[in-house]
Amino acid sequence: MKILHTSDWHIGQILNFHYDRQEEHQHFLDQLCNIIEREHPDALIVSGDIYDKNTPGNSAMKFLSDNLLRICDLAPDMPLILTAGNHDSSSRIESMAGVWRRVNTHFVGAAEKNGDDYLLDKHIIEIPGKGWIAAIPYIPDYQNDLYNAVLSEIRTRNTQNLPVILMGHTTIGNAVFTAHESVSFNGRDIVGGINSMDISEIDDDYDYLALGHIHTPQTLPNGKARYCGSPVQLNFKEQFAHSVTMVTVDNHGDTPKMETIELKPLRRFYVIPKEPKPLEEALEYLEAHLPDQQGYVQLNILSAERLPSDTENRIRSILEHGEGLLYCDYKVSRPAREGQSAPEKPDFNLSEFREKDPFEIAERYFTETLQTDMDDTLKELLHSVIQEVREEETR
Ligand SMILES: [Mn+2]
Repeated sequence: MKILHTSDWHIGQILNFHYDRQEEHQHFLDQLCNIIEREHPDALIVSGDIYDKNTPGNSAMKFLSDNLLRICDLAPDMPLILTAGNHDSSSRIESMAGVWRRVNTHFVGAAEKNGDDYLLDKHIIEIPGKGWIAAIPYIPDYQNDLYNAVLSEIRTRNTQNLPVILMGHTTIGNAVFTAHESVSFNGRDIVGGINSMDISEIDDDYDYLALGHIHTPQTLPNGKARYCGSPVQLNFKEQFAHSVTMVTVDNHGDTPKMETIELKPLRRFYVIPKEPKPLEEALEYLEAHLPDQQGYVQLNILSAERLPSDTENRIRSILEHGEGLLYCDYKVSRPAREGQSAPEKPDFNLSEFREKDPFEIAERYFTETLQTDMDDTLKELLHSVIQEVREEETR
């Protein structure tokens, strides 16, 4: 069985509240159609985050429908399986399931229970004579019960011993989170609001776990679970090649063969200069090093001060000398103060934190992030706001 594994399409993304990514998504989907025509996979799967928002606009919804129909026309016998991610509205994705089923397209938005038991049928897609796909969407809370219930049901139905592909949209602990903010709490990593689960919490009898949520493509140490990564670069942190993954499993129990198929971006993301420089130097550097391929530009500035209000306009006018260069934003790093090292780990635990004075927390946050002390005006202002809130609460 040959599966084209994709995830995290984020259709409808508006970058920086301004740039609609639709053309770039079209560029990706054109390439996806070419891959399908060339490779004839037995199924196309999208492991969550179909849309960027849980309230996608009408044009994003039309865009998705048009492109899925095009894929259906291209490969009418190939099932499409799309699950909801944490960015999607689970009920919206569920609402699409009925009609799309008519064209071999399975939308699975949520898990449902009858009493204590999950309804398993909606998650199990059989590709006759080829294999099984377990379509698990993102669900809040720990998901291992659902994964294992579905796997166990497939075990009883899989009398021909065909390959089993499991889909998931979650954080697996110890994965590489480079394109994400992650925090660790009570020994579990939390990424994008999803608590991590350990891969060992899922029964081992799947042949390939097709993961979404983490945008950095990577195969996990067990050799049969993979984040294929986002197909379109979504922000400046995702500085890696974007791709989809073609997976082949011949028999149940075989090691999956994975092939990464790289995608060409329509626009690139440029952080200029690579290391932050003082404003005037950064502007000069940009002028001298304008990229020759179209893309989004972020100026990387080193400054202890607030930047002058014409900074954005100055960057924009330099970008006009290039071709297809779009101003995105600038990032300000503050020079490290002498004798100051990186912020230390908190010297208090959660319950001590709850007892702390809000002013103390705010002051500490300010000093650590801006690497400078709060001035007296700001201190007074903060004290008076805290005072006001307290009076409001006791009223
Ligand atoms: Mn995502």
